[in-house]
Amino acid sequence: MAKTVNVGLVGYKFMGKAHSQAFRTAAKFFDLPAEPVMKAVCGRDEAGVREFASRWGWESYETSWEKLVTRSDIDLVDIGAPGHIHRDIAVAAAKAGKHVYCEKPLAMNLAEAREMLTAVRAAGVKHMVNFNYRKCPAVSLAKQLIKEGQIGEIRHVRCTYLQDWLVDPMFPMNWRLRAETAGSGAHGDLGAHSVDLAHFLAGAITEVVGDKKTFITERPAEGTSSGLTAVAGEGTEQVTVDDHTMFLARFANGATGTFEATRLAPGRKNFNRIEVNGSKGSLAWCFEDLNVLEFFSTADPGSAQGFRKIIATEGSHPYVGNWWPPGHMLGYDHGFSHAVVDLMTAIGNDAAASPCFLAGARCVAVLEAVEKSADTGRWQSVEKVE
Ligand code: SOE
Repeated sequence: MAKTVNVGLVGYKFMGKAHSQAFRTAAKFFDLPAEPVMKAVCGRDEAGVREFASRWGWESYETSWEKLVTRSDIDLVDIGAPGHIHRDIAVAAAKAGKHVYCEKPLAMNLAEAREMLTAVRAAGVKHMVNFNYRKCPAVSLAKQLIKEGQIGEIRHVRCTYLQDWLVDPMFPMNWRLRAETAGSGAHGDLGAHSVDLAHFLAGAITEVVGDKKTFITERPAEGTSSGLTAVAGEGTEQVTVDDHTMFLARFANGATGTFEATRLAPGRKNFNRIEVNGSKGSLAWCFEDLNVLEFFSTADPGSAQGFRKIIATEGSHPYVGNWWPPGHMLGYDHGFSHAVVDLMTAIGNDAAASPCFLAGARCVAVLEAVEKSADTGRWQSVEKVE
């Protein structure tokens, strides 16, 4: 019989739902060495969190994360709350001997990320940061093809992450638009995913030069907000994060990269795209067609060369065999389920989870270097995190 892992989730809005869905589903489709038990969910508003707990099948609820992380019946603390409280919750959870799973970006800055890494290492607990796009089968397949040498030596990485949900200047303030709660804007919210995908597929980024801009500097004040929707309150508030950040990157293996993140690109809904060009071929993936991996190989006969569209839904593709018959498309939520599968497998087998807080901290190191570069206008080295 698989062992069980009692989960305590902090946050019950957008990410709270995505994580709950994953905890509820993973062990139904995958045979896991450790199965999650939805023990407790935590949020500040008692009526809201009570309703969420009963709707999603959490056994109990708390209104204080301090209480949740010290409960003796909790084994894993999952942080699906805004960035400014990641560090405090993760450090307290690790000190209480709990495994820690945390939303991206891992921390507000590199100093906090280092603290979190030190805490989980000192406690000897498992730790994982949620970079859900790594877990899309087509992206995992890209990683496999790169490992096999199918595109040769990597030369270029091209990342764009574009959305449009903030294009209306009347869209009210929310925590993602305040530096004190989010750290940064499009850069940390979206760019973090691009940096992680680049690290995953092409290796470490060592130097960056970037620029950032806020186009809509004032918005209606926040009345209420949930996920990516908000209702305006009285008055206005200053936006304190970037709307658009772009940067150039140099990789440890000699590759070069370009990155762009914005939530002001009309028509682009969740256009998270990465293209990798190597000496023998190219790979390209975009979330807006998430099951498809484009692959070009110079090894193909000349007259038949061209990008092929691999629909990554065969049983032989990563994670897919446990879901539906071939061609029955997977979606956004499956990435979250796969992250839980990997985390539970790591806990059950007493192995390291991936991506762990080291990957999360390395991503934050790049984000921070870009911000420094945007201030100085110069190339900036990325601080090493080991
Ligand atoms: C909002 O921009 C958001 O939900 C991000 O916070 C997520 O990380 C991204 O995956 C989708 O868009």
